[in-house]
Amino acid sequence: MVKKTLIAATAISMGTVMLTACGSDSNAKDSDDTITMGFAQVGAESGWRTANTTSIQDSAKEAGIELKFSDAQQKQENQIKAIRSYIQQKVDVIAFSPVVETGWDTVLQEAKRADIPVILTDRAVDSEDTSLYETFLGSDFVLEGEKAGQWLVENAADSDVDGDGDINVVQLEGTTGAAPAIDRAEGFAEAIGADPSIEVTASQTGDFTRDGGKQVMESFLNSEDGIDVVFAHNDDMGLGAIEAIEAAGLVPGEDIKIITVDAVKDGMQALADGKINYIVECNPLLGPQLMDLAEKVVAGDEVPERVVTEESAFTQEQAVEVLPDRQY
Ligand code: GYE
Repeated sequence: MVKKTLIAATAISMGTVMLTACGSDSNAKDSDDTITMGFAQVGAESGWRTANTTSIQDSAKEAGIELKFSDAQQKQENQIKAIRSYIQQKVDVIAFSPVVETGWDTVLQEAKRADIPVILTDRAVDSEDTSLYETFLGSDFVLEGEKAGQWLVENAADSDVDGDGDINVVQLEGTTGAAPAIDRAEGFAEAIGADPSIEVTASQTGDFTRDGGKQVMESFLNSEDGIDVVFAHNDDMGLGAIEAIEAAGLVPGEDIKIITVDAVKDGMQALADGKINYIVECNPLLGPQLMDLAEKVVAGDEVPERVVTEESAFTQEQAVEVLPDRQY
């Protein structure tokens, strides 16, 4: 019967992949109909990720799905190890959020040979063989980048902080090779193409972390003249940039405008406080839809190839309004 074994799991131990599971059946579905899911998470790099992990663990519990969870600490080799271990344990379904886009074909072929369906969630893979996974649930990252760029085009006059006629943007990129980093940069570049006075003058990865954002911003402040705008691929890097800007004696949100993506609580608070100027939302609460897809895939039901999450974007005034009810 479903709901016999409830599980959650934990993550993280220094430098290793930890797999946790309870229940003694290696293939629980055969013996008691409980679905077992192996989930290979990216890491714990950001507020978004923490909210995403909680959503997946809570939703698995609620759906009576036994969850084996691993944290790859942003390393592809750890995710591959975790997926191989799930194949060995004969889970009913594997779900994962690929840290980077490329290099998955071999391990996904192994899952296919073992007849274990794979669901991609949050981030996509770049593979020509779409038969290697059942569906991809997550945001449209190109659209997120476009929304960020469109806001800048619409607010160009206010964003030329030093009034020299050029809007110099520095970009804090997400993890190199990750779908959201590639796609947000692409969408942003496309949107700002509408205004020739806007230019990305420097762009470097901050690995989606607060520390990374802070360090890269410190170096930009030393090397770049006349920075008007920061476009950070997530809130955490934007929050790190705020620390660097304040340490340099400048006022974030005024002397340098800041645009980020995610809309997690800390980001929204900074937006409401006037330190960030605009946030494009990226919804981390993918757990319920993921469990629903997993149940369908395991039952052999058809699922759509792509499930896109609905998202919006927030100005400073809107952040003040929605903050009290923000879930993450
Ligand atoms: O924007 C960032 C996280 O893949 C959408 O990963 C996710 C991104 C998110 O580290 O904060």
